Amino acid sequence: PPPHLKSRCQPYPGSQIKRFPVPDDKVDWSMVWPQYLPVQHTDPNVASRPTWADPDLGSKAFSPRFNRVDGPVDRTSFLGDYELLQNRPLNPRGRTGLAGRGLLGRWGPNHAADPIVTRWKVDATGQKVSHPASRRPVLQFISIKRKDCGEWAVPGGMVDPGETVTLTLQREFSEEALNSLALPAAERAQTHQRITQLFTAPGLQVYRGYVDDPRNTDNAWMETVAVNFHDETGNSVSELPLQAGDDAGQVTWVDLDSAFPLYASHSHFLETVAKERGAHW
Ligand code: RP5
Ligand code: MG
Ligand code: MG
Repeated sequence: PPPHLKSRCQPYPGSQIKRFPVPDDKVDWSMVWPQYLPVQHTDPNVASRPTWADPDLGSKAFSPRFNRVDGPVDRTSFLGDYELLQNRPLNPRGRTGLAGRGLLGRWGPNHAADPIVTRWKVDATGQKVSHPASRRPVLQFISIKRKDCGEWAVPGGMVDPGETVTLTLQREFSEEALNSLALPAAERAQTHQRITQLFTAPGLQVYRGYVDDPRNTDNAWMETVAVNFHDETGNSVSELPLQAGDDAGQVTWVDLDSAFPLYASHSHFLETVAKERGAHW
């Protein structure tokens, strides 16, 4: 894979902090680089010990089992065993210019799930719309605009301790694209029913692995499972009452197209969806 790019972005998100600049040829840990002096940074919010974050390494009563399923927390990586340097997990994709956890809660892998809900784009008469350049039918997916950075993204989120990925996919979609957390109980139950139907279909796993996320550090990084739930007729997904919630500021259907910029490595997931379904990209 190409060296991670967004994981070296300047400044570090949510701060004015400049990462130690890492050129492409120095990303790999195997390149000896004695001058490398990454900036140490753990966001104050993470350091304040919210329930979703690990304690600091070296804290009493915190002895994480790296490369293992550690109680309810999965500390294994999809990339295989990661190394530890002075007790700290090392980002398997290389240097990022920043040490510590930054905005991420877990030391090592931070597991997420990304639900990609799609339908075909149709015109007023219900005919599939083909792209003039590729002549392929256009797919659309439900996209959210992230509040943290303003970028469009898949409505994904972190796997809670002990939670199955299947449940995370459904829960994050409901929270971010349907604002389930703010719905009155009756509506929430109705939405839940609709959504369960959509998410009980097996779905097509389009990615599983490292995410080139701007929050990544030398010692903490994002990994995800991205799954496509496609509605061939579009009838049931088109009726979903889209409403942005939680860490989403907006929600809307977006055409799959390589030119549309997306958060982290989300474009890569959508490219696979488009290719697998013979759609325009
Ligand atoms: C990305 O961050 C993942 O692909 C997923 O979409 C997202 C999870 O983080 P939050 O949305 O919870 O911030 O790396
Ligand atoms: Mg979320
Ligand atoms: Mg999210």
